Amino acid sequence: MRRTPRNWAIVAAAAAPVAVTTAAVAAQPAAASNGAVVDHGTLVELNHSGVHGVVTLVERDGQLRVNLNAHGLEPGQMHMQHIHGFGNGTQAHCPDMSLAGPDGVLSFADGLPAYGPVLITLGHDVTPGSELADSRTFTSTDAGAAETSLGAYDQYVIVVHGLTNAGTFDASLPVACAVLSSNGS
Ligand SMILES: [Cu+2]
Repeated sequence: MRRTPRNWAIVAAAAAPVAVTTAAVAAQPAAASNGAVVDHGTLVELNHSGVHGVVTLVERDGQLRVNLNAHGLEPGQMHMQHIHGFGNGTQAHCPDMSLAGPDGVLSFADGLPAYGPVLITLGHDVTPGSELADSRTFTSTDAGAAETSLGAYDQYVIVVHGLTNAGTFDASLPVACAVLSSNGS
């Protein structure tokens, strides 16, 4: 893509650790060039974290732009954000806290039956404060497939991680999850 939208400078600045690969854009269906598909979701807390926020996904021409805003995060800690799902037609869900089991703490593994594995890493950010505001663009999955291979994004969820439990910070603990719904084009 030759176009450089002016507000992408902030993306470049923030996205240093994210490998942006040049996917094969040649296989675009012509119809995709007309409109973007927009999905959005509300980040709802997990593990009683108090974290909430919103996400917006815009997919167009083999590029996925993800805007993520979260509040209530533990300051000065690592907060990973991912698109989770199954990629096989199984609908991903945000986990119910009943999956946490007897210890009452929903671990990364506890949530897997609901949200599935990581498909795209959106960021690994240490937030100076309690807020996170990302706007990043992806052309491929973590596995190196074109992002278009994931199909409709409303079958996936977005999970934010990182919480102190029993006095120890655990970067993997889920703190918020968003179900995605499509606005169409
Ligand atoms: Cu995740």
